[in-house]
Amino acid sequence: MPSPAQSEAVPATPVHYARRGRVGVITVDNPPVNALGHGVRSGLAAALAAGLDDAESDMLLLVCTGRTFMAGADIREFGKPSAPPTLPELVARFDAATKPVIAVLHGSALGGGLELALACHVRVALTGARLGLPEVKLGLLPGAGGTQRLPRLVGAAKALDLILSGEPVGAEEALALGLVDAVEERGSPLEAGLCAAGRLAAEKRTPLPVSARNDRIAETDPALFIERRAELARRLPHLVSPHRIVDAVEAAVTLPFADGMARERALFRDCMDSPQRAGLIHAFFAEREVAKVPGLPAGTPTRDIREAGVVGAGTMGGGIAMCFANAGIPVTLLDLSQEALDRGIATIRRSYEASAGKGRLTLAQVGERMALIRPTLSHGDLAGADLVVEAAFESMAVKQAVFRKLDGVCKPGAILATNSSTLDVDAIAAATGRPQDVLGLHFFSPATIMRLLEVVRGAQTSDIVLATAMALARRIGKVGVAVGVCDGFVGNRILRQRGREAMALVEAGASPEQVDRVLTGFGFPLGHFAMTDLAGIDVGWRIREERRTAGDPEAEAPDWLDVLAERGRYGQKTGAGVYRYEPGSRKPLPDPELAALIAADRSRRGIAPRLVGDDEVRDRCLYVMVNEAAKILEEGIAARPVDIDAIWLHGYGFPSWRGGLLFWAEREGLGRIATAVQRYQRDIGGPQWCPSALLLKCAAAGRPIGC
Ligand code: 3H9
Repeated sequence: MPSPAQSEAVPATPVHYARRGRVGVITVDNPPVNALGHGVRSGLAAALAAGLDDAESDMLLLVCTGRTFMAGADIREFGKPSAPPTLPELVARFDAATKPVIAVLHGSALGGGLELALACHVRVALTGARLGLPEVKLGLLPGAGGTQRLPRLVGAAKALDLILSGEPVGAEEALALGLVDAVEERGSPLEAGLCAAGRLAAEKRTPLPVSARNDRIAETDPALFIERRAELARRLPHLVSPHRIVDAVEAAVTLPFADGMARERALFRDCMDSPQRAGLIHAFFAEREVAKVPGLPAGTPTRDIREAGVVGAGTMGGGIAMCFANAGIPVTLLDLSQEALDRGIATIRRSYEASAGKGRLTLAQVGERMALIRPTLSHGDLAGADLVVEAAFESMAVKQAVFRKLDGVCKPGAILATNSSTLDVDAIAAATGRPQDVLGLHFFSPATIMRLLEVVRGAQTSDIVLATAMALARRIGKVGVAVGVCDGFVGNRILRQRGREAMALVEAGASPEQVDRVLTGFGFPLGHFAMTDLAGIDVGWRIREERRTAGDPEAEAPDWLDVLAERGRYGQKTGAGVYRYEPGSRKPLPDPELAALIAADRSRRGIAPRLVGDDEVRDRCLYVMVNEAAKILEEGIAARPVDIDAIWLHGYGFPSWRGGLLFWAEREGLGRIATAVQRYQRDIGGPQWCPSALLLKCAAAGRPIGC
């Protein structure tokens, strides 16, 4: 076998060409994810040319080193001029190769990486590989032939499913679909590729390039595209790229390959130019950026979390226990009465069984996860836990009592976390003799679904404990964002001000339905009042009551929302809240009883309702959030704008295509927002409109917020 030294030299790039027997091997080595940046593209072009010119090789192998195949185009290059060869040009060269090319996929073969593999003659996947075209999640469509080649392999309907969802499929499913030709269970990508090369040599045939295969698309029913467009208009009216994806896949079945490629190119440019692309890519990097906590040195040691505990088997506690079990971490779930514990366990079981009913879990997995959750009435059973999350009643006295008890029973070094959504973590930590091991882990409801985890760092929380919590967040599939201590932390503090403003708008004459319609029109999945109904009106009511009792000068005066709570109208769970709900339905319906209640509240306050425009609703609801976010930055409760963006994206349904609250605010114009905030302070007043000094300063200087 020739040594690499015998092979042709190619320029020093992250791509290498070497020969193994009569197989030319092109290796991409560009950590961490072998993204197809300019260096990789030009290296691949040179290596392909070298391989095609190499008289000693009969076929070529495309493999990657490290943990993954190419995970796509280099997203960091988007928005800049693309240096040649562009990805479509490179893909076209592979498609036109005069020798068979075999791609070996391991790890994540995504986006442009998979598109390059689709232009190869043969695809082999290693067990465990994940294959997908996730461009839709970045506001794009596969722009290097993915919309034209994938239908030719798997049919137009399945191609639409894959490209519109952006979700990857595993190697076995890829084989069943015809997306890959073989799955190798053992060996490195190179070994698997050499086996495949041996098989191809023995067959003595050159497979047809995918671009020339039309059998899977020949019989496509045109109704497919009509149906998908109707469904998208209903489900994703705001988004640009899914609609362009349908156009592109339709072009694959109605136009010759070259014309389809030209159509894909034009549609890709549309998406690239859309502000949604910039917003979604900001959201992608925000999710990764928040993991790097300023001031927390990279490489800070972490503690092992082998066993967890949860105090409180209610909705939140049960959900948190499920998060641990889902990640394979054994968890002890404690409550004070057998009845509460039984109810909590039954709810967890029902939830897992419902997932099994929808095919998301097997019954064996349900059994495994239930076996990881150990119910108990005894605090002593928490002695072995490396981390305990308290999810008890939202009251300082209750929380301090729980922490005192935990401090007594938990082993030294165990981390004690509170799931409080508003209370002072430092005051809770003070109830223990280990404040350095105490922090907040604020999960969002439903805990198994919402990805946000506010990691609340107390005054004495140690670096190791913070680093452990951030690592744990990732392990259980959450987006952990480090925040400081204040009432409501970051997310709920901003929500509270939006809530004040939503109430003020209704007081002035808007209806809750109008406020919600404007917010869903902006892109939130739920309006403010529908979300209040979902979360439970009683939750906010208790918090407001506690603030009033404590004599908080900023406590909200009692209002019609409190009256609803007093009448037992807690929202969806009681069938009535701000809206009413038909039995078994989550659809909010306007309620005449509420309109009467609001009218009575206005007249009691001597307010004559006026017509409130949709623009005013939008500006007041959103600008008040930006103003509060700026105060949060000013106070150092959040370290960076990107932290606030991630919190509202992953915990409150801020539309991801708008990038996040502060990313959006920059585009709306800080100057415009600052001027409006000052006007509202004058005309409306209230603590929510006291302008943030940082906002005014950045607006005046024309600088991005936080810089
Ligand atoms: C595309 O291909 C367009 C084409 O159709 C057409 C063009 C004409 N580029 O997520 P991780 C970084 S669009 C640049 O923590 P994991 C990431 O920021 C692209 N950088 O690892 C992070 O950096 P840092 C379609 C990228 O193991 C580091 O890599 N492809 C890219 O949890 C590790 O990432 C996608 O959308 C990239 N493409 O997950 C795939 N990808 O360490 C996007 C990652 O500085 N990527 N980085 O924070 C992913 O889904 C995940 O990163 C992956 C690994 C599953 C691959």
